[in-house]
Amino acid sequence: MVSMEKDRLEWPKVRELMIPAEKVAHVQVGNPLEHALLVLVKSGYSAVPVLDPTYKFRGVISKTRILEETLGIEEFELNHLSDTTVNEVMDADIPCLKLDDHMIDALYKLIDYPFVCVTNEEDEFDGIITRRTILKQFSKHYHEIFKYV
Ligand code: 4BW
Repeated sequence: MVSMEKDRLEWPKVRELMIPAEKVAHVQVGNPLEHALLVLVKSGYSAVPVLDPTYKFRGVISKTRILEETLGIEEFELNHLSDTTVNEVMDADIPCLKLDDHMIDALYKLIDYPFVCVTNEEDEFDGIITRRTILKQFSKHYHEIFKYV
């Protein structure tokens, strides 16, 4: 919720806006690519977070990365789906957010990514913030601000 006190805007924190971990589709680092592809196709998402067995965030796996991996020089090499694991293919160099970061921190990171993962001090996965959530918030705030002008 935005509040206007004179010229000061208070932005909501990441903890108020994130989709909590229990509602986020994810895969494990050691899963074969065929399992990750199944999760991606069944969930309908183009990319999901990758966690380790202790629930720490490790990266993001996407349909595009899996397709790139299976595309050989002349044909698809579908054996890669069973003999390659998610950690060999995932993008590991991904920025994260903390629960007490502000919405504006999320906005900057979501310029380059459709979603950003939220982790605690031990890198454990708390949830995600999506572009959709941030755009909805800005739309709401825009209309609230212009009520006063
Ligand atoms: O299943 C869906 N339900 C709804 N309500 N919207 C969906 C669904 N699948 C896609 N969408 C829409 C959203 O607006 O298409 C956008 C792009 O989806 P994506 O990227 O390419 O699969 C969605 O935009 P978004 O909500 O801002 O989400 C951005 C990205 O965050 C998604 C997906 O990679 C990830 N994501 C979102 N919710 C997730 C999730 N990953 C795992 N679990 C979730 N619950």
